[in-house]
Amino acid sequence: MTITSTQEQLTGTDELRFPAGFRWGAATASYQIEGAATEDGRTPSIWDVFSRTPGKVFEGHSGDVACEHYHRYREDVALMAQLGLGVYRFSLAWPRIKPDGSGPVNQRGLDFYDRLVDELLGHGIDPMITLYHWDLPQVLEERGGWTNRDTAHYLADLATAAVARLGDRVATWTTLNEPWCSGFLGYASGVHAPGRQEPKAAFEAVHHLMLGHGLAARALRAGGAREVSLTLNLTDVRPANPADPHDLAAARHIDGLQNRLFLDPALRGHYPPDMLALFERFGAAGVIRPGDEAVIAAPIDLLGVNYYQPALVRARVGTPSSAAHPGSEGIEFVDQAVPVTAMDWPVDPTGLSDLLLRLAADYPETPLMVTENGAAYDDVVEGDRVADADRIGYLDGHLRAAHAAIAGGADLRGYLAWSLLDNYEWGYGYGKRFGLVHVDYDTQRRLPKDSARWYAEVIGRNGLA
Ligand code: IFM
Repeated sequence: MTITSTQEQLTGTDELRFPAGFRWGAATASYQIEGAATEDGRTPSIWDVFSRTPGKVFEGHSGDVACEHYHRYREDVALMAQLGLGVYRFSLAWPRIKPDGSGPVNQRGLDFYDRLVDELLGHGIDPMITLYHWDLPQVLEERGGWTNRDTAHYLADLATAAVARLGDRVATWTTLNEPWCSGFLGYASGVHAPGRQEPKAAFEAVHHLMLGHGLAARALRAGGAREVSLTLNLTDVRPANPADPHDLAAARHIDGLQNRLFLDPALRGHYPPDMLALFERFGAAGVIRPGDEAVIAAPIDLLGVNYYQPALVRARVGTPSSAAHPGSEGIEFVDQAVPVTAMDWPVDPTGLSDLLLRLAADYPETPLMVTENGAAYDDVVEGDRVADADRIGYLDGHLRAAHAAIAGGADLRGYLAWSLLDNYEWGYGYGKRFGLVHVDYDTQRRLPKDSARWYAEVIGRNGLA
């Protein structure tokens, strides 16, 4: 492997090779691509209900049809094979498998994933299953959703059922995708389902999600899962002025809410004291029962890192709390002087290298995988081509950052692009396109973008030209 300076790596001036055995792939999630919302016994999820609630999502878009992946999965797996993917990360729709949330297993729901797994394996692609990527059965929300401790146990029951049916062929399992989003976007800012705006409920939800992670990790292990993981959306949080102690404290606080609140219980066995103080402040401390933290710290084999952008913050007296970061009064999120994607998210690959190196330093025992990274741009279809040079630039820069982190000592085992296909981008509906493959939602035609061809070359040479 050629090791060059970080500067060279991030500016794309040198050929880079990743370590032998590096795992390349792409990711999706059930509600975002499957469609078939009422087929084979599936019941509504919180996203079916939220997307139908006036004013909650872009133009009332829903996942009813999405990319019709439920029926087109063979075509989609063939596309994955063309790209040379070694890993395909997807999630299970809980309301397909347990239509009443907690009761009997609907074998027809599991049949779909059984077929998908066989199709993947038939093409030499390793399936990587996430149990929960946000589509909680609505019946469970009606019993309190993630504010109800029982939901954590029901997630473990889902794990048991899924690993019993698929564990003979699926080695790698992930309990949760981005509990920060489920907890804080779902229950504090309310921009995600179920759309509640109650900080106390958000902290309760966060704890029960993490408890669910620990219980599900145990259940997966008991069912024979070979590799168990947790995926977090982590952010490199930077102080606007690193010499200002107030800005440093502001960055530390947001880092706590965004990163340490999840990393520390999962990997160190305890919530950080500054975050426990927030549970107290919002009246949610009672949800943490003796023994819970030990459950949450169930050993994992891999930490999934979803990275999109860094955050820049400063202390500013009088700034109201960000709705998604309860307790962040006096902290301002500052615009960054870098290009942005169609989501208005700043593009700064150094955030990824810094984050991976920090994880390697703070949690050195845990191997890492980038389980999501990618960008939405306003793609234009011209004939049979989508010339998405901006997305290629984004991916290239972030892969160089990932390589720099490996060269700096991070135990990074793989990289999964978000996303295989354009899909339902939650509150933004179909208005934002993250795919390597363009989807025409009128005809369901799949059209690999230039970035797909570029990524296939990267995978083929295990590195960057
Ligand atoms: O589309 C989402 C995905 O579901 C979770 N991580 C971030 C992606 C882009 O917003």
